[in-house]
Amino acid sequence: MNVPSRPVPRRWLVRGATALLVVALVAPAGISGATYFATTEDPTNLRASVDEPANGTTVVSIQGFHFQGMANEDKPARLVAVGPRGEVQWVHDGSGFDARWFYDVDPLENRNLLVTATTPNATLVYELDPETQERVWTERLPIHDTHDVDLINGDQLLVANMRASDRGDRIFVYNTTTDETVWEWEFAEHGYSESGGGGANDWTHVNDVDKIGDGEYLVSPRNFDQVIVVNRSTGNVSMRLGSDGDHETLYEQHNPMYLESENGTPTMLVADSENDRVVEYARNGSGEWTRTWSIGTRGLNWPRDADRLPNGNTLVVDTMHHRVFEVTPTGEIVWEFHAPWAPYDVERIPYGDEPGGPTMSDAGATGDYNLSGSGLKIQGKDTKTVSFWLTETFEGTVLESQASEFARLWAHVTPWIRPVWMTSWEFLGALLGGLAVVAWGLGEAVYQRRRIRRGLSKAVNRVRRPTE
Ligand SMILES: [Ca+2]
Ligand SMILES: [Ca+2]
Ligand SMILES: [Ca+2]
Ligand SMILES: [Ca+2]
Repeated sequence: MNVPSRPVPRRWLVRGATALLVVALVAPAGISGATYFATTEDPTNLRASVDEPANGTTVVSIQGFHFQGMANEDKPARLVAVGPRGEVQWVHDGSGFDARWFYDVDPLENRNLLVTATTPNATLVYELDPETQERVWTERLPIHDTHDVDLINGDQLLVANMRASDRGDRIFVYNTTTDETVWEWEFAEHGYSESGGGGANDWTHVNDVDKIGDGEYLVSPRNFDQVIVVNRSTGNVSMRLGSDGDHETLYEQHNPMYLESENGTPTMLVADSENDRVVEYARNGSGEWTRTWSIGTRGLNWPRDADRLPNGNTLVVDTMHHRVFEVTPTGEIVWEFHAPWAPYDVERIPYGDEPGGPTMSDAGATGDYNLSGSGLKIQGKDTKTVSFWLTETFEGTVLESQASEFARLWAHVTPWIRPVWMTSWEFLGALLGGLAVVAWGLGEAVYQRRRIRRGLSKAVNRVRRPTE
C-alpha cells in the first residue's frame, strides 16, 4: 500500500536543526563532567613540578570560592605547606571555625604563622602553630574582607582596612595588649577623591600594607592603580608609583614589595595583576619611576603576589592558573606547585616575612622576560583558551583593543563561575547552548503568538465570568 509522502513542515526542520545545535554546543561540557566524576582520584588536586628543590617549606594561602556563604567543594579555601620537593606537609582548612577566605599569611620569628582570614561579618587574625595546627591567639576585628594584617612592634597589628562604610578606607594600627586603635590614616583625608577608585562599597580596595622602615608604611590602594609610602608621624606620602587609571604603569596591583639597590635606589616589585605580569620599577633622584624588569606578559593569569628571595629568584602567585612558582631573573621556572583554588599569598618559611633580595638591576637582569621551564600543564599555554585565541586572532586588527579587553574580562571573571572540570571552550559552548535554548523559546512564542493569545483570552474570560 502506498502511503502518500508529505514533506516535513519547515518549522520541524528548524526545530530539529536548533536541537542539534544545542546538543553540539553542550555535549563537550557534559562529557567532561561525566569523565571528571567517574575518574577523579585525588580530591585535593595538589601537585608539584620541581627542577631544583627549595631550601625549606613554602606556605601558600588559598582563597577558595564562596558565594553568599555557600562553599564550593571543588574550590576550597585552605593553607597548604609544601616541602622542598613539592610534597604536601600539611593542609589547614578553616571550615571548623568559619574562615571563608584566606588571604595574607606571614612567617613569624617563632616559626608560627600569622594568618588573615575572613568570615561573613569579621576579619580573623590569628597565630597558627603549624605543628599542632592550633590557634595560639585570635583577634576578631569588626571589618570586612581584609586582605592584609601584619604584626609589628611585638604586639601591634598593622591593618589594611578596605570596604569601610562611607569611604572610610584606611590603614590603622591596633594594640592587641590594650585593645585600642593607636594610629590611623584615612585615604579621604589625603587627597583621594570620591570619584576615583571603585564604587562606594569598595572604594580603594587597599589590599596590602608593609612596614618597610621606622614609621614608613608601604600601602597598596588597588583601585587607584598605585603603591605609596606613608610616613607614620607626618602622614605625608613620601613616594608614589602609578596613578588612578594609568594602566601602563600598574593596573589593580597586589602585594608590592619595597627593595633597594646596593646604591640605595628605591625599587618596587609588584604583582601587576590586571596586566597579567610581574614588574619592577626603580626611582631616580627626581622621583620618576622606570620599569626595569618584567616577566609574564601573556604567560600569567592575574598574578597577586611576587616576593624577591635572597637568592635573587622571585616567588610568584599566578592566581587564575592556580599555581605558585619560583622563577630566576631571566624567567626560568625552577620550582612550581599547583594550588587550586585561586591562591593569594606565598611565603618561603626559612626566609621569614618579606625577606627581600637583590634588585634586578643589581642582578644584571633588566628587561622583559618570557617564562620558560614550566612543568605543569597550564591552560592557555599548552592549549589555547578562549581568551588567548581572542587576543591572538584580533591582534593587529581594528578590533584589537576591544577583543583584548573582552579576553581579559573573560579570563578573570568566568573561572569563578565555571565548574573546575570544564575548559573555557566547553564553558563557552554551554553558555551559547543556553542562549540558543532561550532564543528557541522566544522564537516559538512569536510563531505561536496567535494560539497563545487565544488561550490567554479564553483563560481571562473564564476568570471574568465564573460559571454560576
Ligand atoms: Ca605575606
Ligand atoms: Ca601580612
Ligand atoms: Ca603586608
Ligand atoms: Ca608573599
